[in-house]
Amino acid sequence: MKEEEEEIVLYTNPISNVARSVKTLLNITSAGKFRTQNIDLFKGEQKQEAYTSINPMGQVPALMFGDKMMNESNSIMRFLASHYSQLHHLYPSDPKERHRVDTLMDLQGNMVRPQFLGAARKVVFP
Ligand SMILES: N[C@@H](CCC(=O)N[C@@H](CS)C(=O)NCC(=O)O)C(=O)O
Repeated sequence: MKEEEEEIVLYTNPISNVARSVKTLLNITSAGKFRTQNIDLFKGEQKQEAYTSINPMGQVPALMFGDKMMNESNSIMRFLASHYSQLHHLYPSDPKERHRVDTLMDLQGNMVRPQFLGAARKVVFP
């Protein structure tokens, strides 16, 4: 199947910053060629079988790219940046440059986001 013919579905929720990051890259590369499916996190849809059969992690985002299901926002974004030539500059092939991007992504996922979420949860669910 040709790249342009792959069906692309982003499972998402507007409240999710990591899902919005993936959507931003899709908007650059595939505007109008992907669809989104909202998963209602407040109703717990992410833990229901209809969704965990798609993404066993029970979280958003998930990306169905043709017949391939992908989860973990940073992995999805690395895939998109590797797949689409117009995004190659975001994920350089030079190992040293790539290491810098990976470091920033790891810091975001492992340090910045957990601390932010801890504070945000106290505001959203006091
Ligand atoms: N490491 C994951 C984190 C995904 C994540 O935490 N998603 C949140 C929304 S921002 C979620 O689905 N939470 C619902 C839950 O865990 O039940 C990623 O980067 O994709």
